[in-house]
Amino acid sequence: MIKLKPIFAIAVLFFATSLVKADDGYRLWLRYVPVEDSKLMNEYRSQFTSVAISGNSETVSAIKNEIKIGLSGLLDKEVEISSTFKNQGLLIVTSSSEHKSLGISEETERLGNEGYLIIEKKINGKNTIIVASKTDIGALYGTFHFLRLVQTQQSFGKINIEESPKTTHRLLNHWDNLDRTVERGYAGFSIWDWHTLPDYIDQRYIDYARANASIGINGTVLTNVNANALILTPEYLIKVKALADAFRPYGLKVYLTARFSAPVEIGGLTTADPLDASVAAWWKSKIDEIYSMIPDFGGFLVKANSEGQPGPQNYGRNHADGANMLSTAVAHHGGVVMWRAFVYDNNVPDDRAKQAYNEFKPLDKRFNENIFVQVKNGAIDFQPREPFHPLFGALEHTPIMMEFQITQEYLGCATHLVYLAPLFKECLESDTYAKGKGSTVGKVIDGSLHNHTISGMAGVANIGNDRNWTGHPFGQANWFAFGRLAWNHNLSSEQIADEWLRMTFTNNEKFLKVVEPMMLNSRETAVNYMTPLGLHHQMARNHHWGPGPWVNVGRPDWTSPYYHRADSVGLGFNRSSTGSNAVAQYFPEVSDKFNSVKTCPEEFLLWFHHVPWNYSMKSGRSLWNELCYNYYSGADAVTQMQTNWQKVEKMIDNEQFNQVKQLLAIQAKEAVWWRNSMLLYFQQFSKQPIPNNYEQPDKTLEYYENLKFHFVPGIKGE
Ligand code: GCW
Repeated sequence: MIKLKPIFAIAVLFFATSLVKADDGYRLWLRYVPVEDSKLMNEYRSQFTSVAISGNSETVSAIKNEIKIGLSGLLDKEVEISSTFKNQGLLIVTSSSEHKSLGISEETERLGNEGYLIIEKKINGKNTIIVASKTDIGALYGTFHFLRLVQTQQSFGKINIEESPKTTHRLLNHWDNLDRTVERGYAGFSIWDWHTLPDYIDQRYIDYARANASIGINGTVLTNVNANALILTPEYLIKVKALADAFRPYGLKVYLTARFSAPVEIGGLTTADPLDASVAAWWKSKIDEIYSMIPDFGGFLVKANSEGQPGPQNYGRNHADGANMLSTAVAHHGGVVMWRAFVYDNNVPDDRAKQAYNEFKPLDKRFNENIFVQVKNGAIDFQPREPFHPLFGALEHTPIMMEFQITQEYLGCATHLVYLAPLFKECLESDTYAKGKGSTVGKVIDGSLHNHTISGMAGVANIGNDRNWTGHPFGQANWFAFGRLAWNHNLSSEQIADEWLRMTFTNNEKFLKVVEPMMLNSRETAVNYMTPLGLHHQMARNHHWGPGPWVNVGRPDWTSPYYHRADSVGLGFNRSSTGSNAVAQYFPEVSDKFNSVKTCPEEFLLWFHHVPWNYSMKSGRSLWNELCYNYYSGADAVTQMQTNWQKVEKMIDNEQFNQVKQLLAIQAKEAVWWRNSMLLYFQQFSKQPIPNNYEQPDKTLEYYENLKFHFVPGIKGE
């Protein structure tokens, strides 16, 4: 044994500890650090150090890799993996002959292509855990579920899990431009490095696919809906193919956005009219070219005739004409078209909230079978709170793809901690009454309400090339939550937060007790300090960061007063039957509820009604005082988050602790900015004081109105 002089030994020790890397968040929820509970660690070690995995596809290699890094990390011990079954504690099996010999054929037969079982069975006297599926992808999903159980320290006892996804299409939508800027992206540049593709496959691409597969996401739209036709040229398609090849073992299909005018821009045609034979022929040949390179290409996402994007209406055609032309060309390859319902008319409508329904409801029977209409959760635009979009339930014949926004365009960018599962759930659990009570949005989008064979959920990604992927460490939770809910929208926000925190930080109960409620309340907190009581679209112009109730330039339906309608009488947009009558787009049970000031839920009050400043709210406070109450409690809740976070200082990695601590300080500052700006602005109309039990704003409205910001992320220029 080498003997070291004491002083030298201390130096070596110091050097060694300083080499222990701080957690930079890159590993996301797939950290695979040693199990904290020592009793469980012993149990897991005796059960899982030897694993059998059959098959030899690329997906099976991915499974082996995950088991190798996952289990050996969690067990802090080398794990032996073999392809043949000889009394191992964990089996991962996909072939029907193995199912038969294990006596589980009946159970596995029931599974769909992406489903799996995790069961316990006595084999040769040994309690064995079996992950079984019909397909390799099912086994990969089952493997990630198994690892999650170990990561979250579950006991395997008489385990009996059967899982299948509730939707067929679970997609991320990247609003990534080819120059690597990301529209509404706050976590750096695009992770797609088009310059080095196709030759350089960044490890990040593989880790991206792993992360997505671990939560069941099975598709990714690589490019911005504000599309660039260049992506459809051979120069770029070869790069897209390289990504598709890298993702394939993980069951992640690649999709692209189709710029409607591509036949003119890159095809040399003089028109992009969807009913013109040469246009249809161009798309058919382009699509055949794509499939010859990427046989499992998923299809197209299209933003047409909205915010300046070209579309069929440029040629006097409608959305169905455009979507059908594209869908015909992808149909025989098994692809789909996702046609967005986020549309703007060239003329300013009486109520922007009514537009999508007005355009799409009449087309309900006109779309081909492989078309989704992709609908944002609410009728305006990813606000902190919106009532569910009236198209849910209203389209019966057309499958609807839900579009949620994971990136926080209207929720403080990547500096605010806002856990979005409660927002997603609120929408999914809303009852449309399309077929009577219980016709929830969840049942619309999983296809069960109207018996659709394709169903889906899309989430606008919050991912960039920041080391930790999402900027705010808690932004990762929103990516995670989206995937988990796309797989099963019945999961609760609590369960998802619990899983994510345990996997990302620690299983320490003391930590969970403090941080879980913080996450769960964070969305309501943001609503309170930004746009309580149904207020919406009050963000600053263009970049949407920070308050801008005074914004009154540009098209009226892009201004704040269009939405808040503040005047000497009161506040709010009258969408009831005495106003724009947007309520009529809902089924009667919902419409009646929203239509009356008395029955309209207060969280949507100013969305549907213009309410007098002295109107008496349920709390007994006047509308004005309630508004003050909400803004102040929102900002106070952020201060409380800071106090709570401080309590967990010693429980997690120091780098991550400090990162969140600093971001919470920014959030607290910005919550006060929101509160003061909004109240000072509305005070001009209410002419009432902010009750004097509240700390009074220390700046004037003019000060807030004159704040100027340059190069806010997420948009080009300025
Ligand atoms: O909310 C708006 C955003 C745009 C976005 C658009 C859309 C991609 O501000 O940046 O464009 O929605 O969803 O198409």
